[in-house]
Amino acid sequence: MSLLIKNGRIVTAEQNYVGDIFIEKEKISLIGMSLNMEADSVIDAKGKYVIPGGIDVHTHLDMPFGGTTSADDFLTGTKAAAFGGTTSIIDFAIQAKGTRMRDGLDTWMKKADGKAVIDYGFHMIITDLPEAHLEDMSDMVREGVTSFKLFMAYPNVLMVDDSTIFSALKHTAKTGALVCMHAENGNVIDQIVKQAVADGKTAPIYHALTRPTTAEGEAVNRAIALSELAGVPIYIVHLSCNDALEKIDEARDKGLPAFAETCVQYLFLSLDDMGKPGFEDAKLVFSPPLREKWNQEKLWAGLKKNSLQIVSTDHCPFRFKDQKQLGVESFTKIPNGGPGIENRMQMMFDGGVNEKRISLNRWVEITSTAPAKMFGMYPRKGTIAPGSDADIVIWDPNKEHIISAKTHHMAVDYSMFEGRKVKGNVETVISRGEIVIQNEKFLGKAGRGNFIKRGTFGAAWS
Ligand code: DUC
Ligand code: ZN
Ligand code: ZN
Repeated sequence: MSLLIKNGRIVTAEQNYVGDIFIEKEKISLIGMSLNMEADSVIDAKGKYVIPGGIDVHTHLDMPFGGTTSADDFLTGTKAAAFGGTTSIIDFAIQAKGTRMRDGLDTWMKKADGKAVIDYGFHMIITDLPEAHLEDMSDMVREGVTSFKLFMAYPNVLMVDDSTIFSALKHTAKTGALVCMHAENGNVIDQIVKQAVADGKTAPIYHALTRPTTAEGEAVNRAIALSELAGVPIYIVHLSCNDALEKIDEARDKGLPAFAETCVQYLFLSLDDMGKPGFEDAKLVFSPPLREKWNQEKLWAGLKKNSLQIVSTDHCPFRFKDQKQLGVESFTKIPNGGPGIENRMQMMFDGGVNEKRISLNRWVEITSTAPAKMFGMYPRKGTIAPGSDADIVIWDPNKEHIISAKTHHMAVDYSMFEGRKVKGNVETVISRGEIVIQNEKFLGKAGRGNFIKRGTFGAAWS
């Protein structure tokens, strides 16, 4: 099958020009002016942006967590991603305590197999790392799982101690893998939570109020120090506040390879969106939590000057009606997470490009190119170039859309951005040369997505 996209404005992280793209056998084979190749299908993209498909490097599909399982599986989650202009994700496989990483990878491979409609990779969450199993990390890298997430939060569930973190970091020096850190001081937060519960403060808002920004800043600082001691890079996931951002800036000013992502929710929502009556606030319970609103402009500034390199979603959806309700008696039982995989590109375009907070090129960079580079997929993905996978989104900058749970495709009964009007939306989505979304219809097939065997971190860029 061949496909010719004509007259579109091709936008990459560096360029912006009108041209034609010829696609054959899942790849971009030629880019030029007025191409007149014979093609099985032709799309006229005049007046539209033609961008590399979005890459969301932080999703939790079909994940057992907080006494339940995240509501989107690899079919509904990747379909929703495609509707939003995302053509690759990196999800998190979990190595359960006392088991081997390969067991975790096999489990997550089975979850995705036959379901994913776009390409997917995995990070491996490490929950314990006995000396005898250290080589599991090399095994994962050989499989194309070239990044590992460790938790400094969630004691007795996912949290690991500094010694484990240091061992994992040192091991990445051998393989070129990247450690991704959930940086919040879990032990301190645990004490604050216990005190709040003892004082009868059990409403959802106390989830946010018991996880102070200082606890995130401290953990980011410690993660950077441990990576400096190990002599390797570090990537902080879902950075939410200025206290944490300052630690990244400090490290980068010293020349350390410290990287970080923030998530859509921290850029657009704040504590001001909480404090609703009843149990409503449970919809916005995730970790790290929402912060005071003034942090948002700091995060936007961080994105602009590349202190933050990537925007992901931490998509971890739980239905309000029967999953978030697990915490109706106490915020400590609310499954942590929110839905966002479908809205990332729209929110970042409307709130970023239209609001003149970031340029068009930077929008592509933080949602696609930098994720591909950071996580060993570039230039196969994350750009529009001859030889790259034909993961392409035709984006209509003038198309208006109202975000709502009534129309979204995520398997969850609420939206974090309910009622928000955005300008700029997907017109056509192409995944490895195949049109998967057109005219708001899904044209792909369950199971067509491929596992992405990733290379290692490209330390040459920063
Ligand atoms: N934070 C969440 O809110 N959910 C899933 C895991 C995480 O780190
Ligand atoms: Zn996390
Ligand atoms: Zn997460």
